[in-house]
Amino acid sequence: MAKTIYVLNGPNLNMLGTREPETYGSATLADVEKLCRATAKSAGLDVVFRQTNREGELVDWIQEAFFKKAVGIVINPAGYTTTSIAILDALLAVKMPVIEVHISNIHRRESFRHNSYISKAATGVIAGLGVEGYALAITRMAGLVGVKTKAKS
Ligand code: CA2
Repeated sequence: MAKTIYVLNGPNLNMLGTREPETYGSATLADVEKLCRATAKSAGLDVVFRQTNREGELVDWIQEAFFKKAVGIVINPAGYTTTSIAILDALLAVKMPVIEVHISNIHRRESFRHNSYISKAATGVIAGLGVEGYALAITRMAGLVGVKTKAKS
C-alpha cells in the first residue's frame, strides 16, 4: 500500500484563480489539487488534499494525519503563517516531515508576511514559485520519506 501525505491549505486559498492573479496566478484550487494528485501518483504517494478557512480545522487535520499514519505534510498555512502558534504546536507534535509552501514570495512582500511561525516546524520552505511549488514539495517529500519516484516511460 502506498504511503500517504496530507496537502493542507489555509484561509482564502479557495479563492485562487478568481482574484489577485498578479500575485497568485490564474490556477484555481481545483487545478492545484489536480497537480498535487498527478505529482503524488508519479512519486508513488497517496494524497489527502484539503482546504479550510478555520484554524482549528487545520489543527484537527494535522492530528488526523498523525493518527492515520500519514508520512508527511505539505502545508500552505496562508494567513495563519504569521499568527498561529496552535498550528505550529500541532506540526511540532506530529514529528513528521513538513514542507511549507507559499505561492508568492512572502519575503518580497509586506514585512508582516515575513515571520512564519510555521517555518519553525518545517523541514523546508518553498516560496515564490507559484503553484508549481506544491509539485516540487511533493516530489521532495517522496525523497524525504524514502519513496522511489517511478521512471517516466
Ligand atoms: O503566497 C501564499 O501562498 C500565501 O500563503 C497566500 C496567503 C497570504 O496571506 C500569505 O502571506 C502568502 C493568502 C491566501 C489568499 O489567497 C487568495 C487567492 C486568490 C485571491 C484572494 C486570496
